[in-house]
Amino acid sequence: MSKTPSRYTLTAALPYANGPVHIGHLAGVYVPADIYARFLRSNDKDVLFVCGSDEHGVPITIRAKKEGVTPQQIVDKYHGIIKKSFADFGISFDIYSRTSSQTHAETASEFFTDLHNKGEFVEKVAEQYYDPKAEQFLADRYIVGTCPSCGKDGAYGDQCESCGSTLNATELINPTSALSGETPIFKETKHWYLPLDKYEPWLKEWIVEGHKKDWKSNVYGQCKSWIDQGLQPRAVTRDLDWGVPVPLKEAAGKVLYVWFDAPIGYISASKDWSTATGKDWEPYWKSDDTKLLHFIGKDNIVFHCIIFPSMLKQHGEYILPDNVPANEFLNLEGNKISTSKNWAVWLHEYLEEFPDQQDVLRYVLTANAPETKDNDFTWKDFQARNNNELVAILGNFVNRALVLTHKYYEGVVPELGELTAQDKDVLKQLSELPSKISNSIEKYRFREALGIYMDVARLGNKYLADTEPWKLIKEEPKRVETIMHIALQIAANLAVLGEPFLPHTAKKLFNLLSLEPQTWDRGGSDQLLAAGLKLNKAELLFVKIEDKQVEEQVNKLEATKLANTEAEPQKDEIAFDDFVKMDIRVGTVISAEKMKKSKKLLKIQVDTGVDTRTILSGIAQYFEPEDIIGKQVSVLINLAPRKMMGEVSEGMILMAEDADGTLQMISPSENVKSGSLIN
Ligand code: B3M
Ligand code: ZN
Repeated sequence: MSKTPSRYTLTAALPYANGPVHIGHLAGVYVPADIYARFLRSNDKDVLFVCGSDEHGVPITIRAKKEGVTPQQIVDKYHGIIKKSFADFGISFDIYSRTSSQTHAETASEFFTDLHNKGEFVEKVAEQYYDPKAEQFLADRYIVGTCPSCGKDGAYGDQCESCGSTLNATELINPTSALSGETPIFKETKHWYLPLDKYEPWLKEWIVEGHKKDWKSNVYGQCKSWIDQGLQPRAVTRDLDWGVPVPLKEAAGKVLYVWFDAPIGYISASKDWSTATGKDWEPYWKSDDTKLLHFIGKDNIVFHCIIFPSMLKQHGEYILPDNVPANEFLNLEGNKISTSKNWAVWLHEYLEEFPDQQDVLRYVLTANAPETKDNDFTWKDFQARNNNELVAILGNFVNRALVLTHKYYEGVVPELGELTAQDKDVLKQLSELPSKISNSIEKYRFREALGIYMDVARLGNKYLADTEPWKLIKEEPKRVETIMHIALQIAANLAVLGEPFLPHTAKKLFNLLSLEPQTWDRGGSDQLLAAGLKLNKAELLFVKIEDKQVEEQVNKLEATKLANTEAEPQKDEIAFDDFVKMDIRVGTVISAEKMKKSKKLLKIQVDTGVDTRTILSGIAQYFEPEDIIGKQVSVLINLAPRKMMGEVSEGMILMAEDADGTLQMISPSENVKSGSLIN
């Protein structure tokens, strides 16, 4: 698309309704898509922003099996939770639909029928993995085995989550059925394939030649490598009982492959929007002057850049995406976010801990967005960005401007007087920032755009710090009026320009400034607030996040980690007699010192009740000698004496060893007499 579009269709990946949404979803897809949608609307563009729950596919049936309920119950539950989270975070979809809807079943069936009637599909009977015990063909996700690329266990039939390779189920080493644990057998079944190989020349021209410059390099690179490797026909039907039934008599019991139906969900959602609003959906999908953009995460690139466009192209009535600004992944405290391992910050839980602080998370996730590489979310960084940036820069400036206005002028915007060179320079800088922000947003560089937005607040802070109105108010009241007038115009700009990024904050700020929401083209203006306008009472936009709050979050993750680490397998069985041979007592540490020339050993005197003796213990990395004196410990006292580094150790202090190797003493919950038996 070269000329200016008349309208925009923005799609955000349909999240699987098999769990709630977490920060990775927001950072990778929904916040950037929302910033873009809000930015366009603020620029008076005609925008349709659609999304919905992806309610088909194996992720849903697996979850249902795990929770012991039906797939329908699963999608009903999570659709509600997900929809609410998006609304809470201000993700401004025009419609949030779902693929289990009637509209969608019809739209997806029609799409399939259209391609089928055109003779586009290749029909093939092939052998596929079948679980004889469960009497069911096995979808890729139901087959697990060893990854042929990295050798790790637990790879799925379509993908290895350890190394990220895309796989074919037949490549897995030692495949087993996730349904029954049986080794699957091969059985014949017929399926319909989309002949991607046939579209290769067109895809080369459209992507490799056509979008080299305007697509992000991570997106372009992935597409090119797929095409360079040679495309294969791809099955678009599955032997499953959950999904949109294949609309052919001979395909009874088969459903459309979830990746065939899900992207069509964008069209179904648009139709639902049309029904709800009475507006026509077709121009948004069929007019050449519409710009179609797909916001997704990197694992969805091939489906949105190669497969779905091929479907749209063959269908013939639809436009193709103009761009697919996919992001990389966000990790959490150094580890990959995982729904199944509960390694995530769930949005609904975040809001319980940080109520009304949606924009803080929007801010942090944008400032640290995984736009060009995977990034890491840490609670420390979250706290630092809130306290040092939102509170100290943005909130502080707005608050100073408002508080001083109330103090000097009872909250009324003062007149602008004569401008100094400094004023002119500040206003010039202010006028230049919006187009810089726009430029970055238009290139999908949202973190850069946010950084420039914060420069507006920095400009305001610097202006107040340089002009020091509080020092001039007595001697030069006229001058201060001008300074405060300018500072307030900067504050108003923060509301106008902040709306796409921090919609809740912008709304609050507009209200504080007694200002109606303004469109983006008003950004940079020094006439947003008229002299004489009465402002509302100052209120803090952001509050400091305390150490305790983030420590709680980190502890919560630590607990998850512990729950996830597998315990050591049980040792061989022993007889009762073997057990009673061990004489374990509560002892009290009398003294302790570091052993010379040893990093690991402490030399400890222990009162065992029986005697006082020397025990050498390899705990020096975890305990300072002075910290353990007086502590009660568990001691195996009849262990044969052992010589270590020239000293004799007469017994052993028992320790609990954590998964990461850290040691804890095992002490009675209340002090007892030294020598008490442990049995
Ligand atoms: N539900 C995969 C995902 O959540 C899939 C996206 C569909 S977009 C049409 O990553
Ligand atoms: Zn692997």
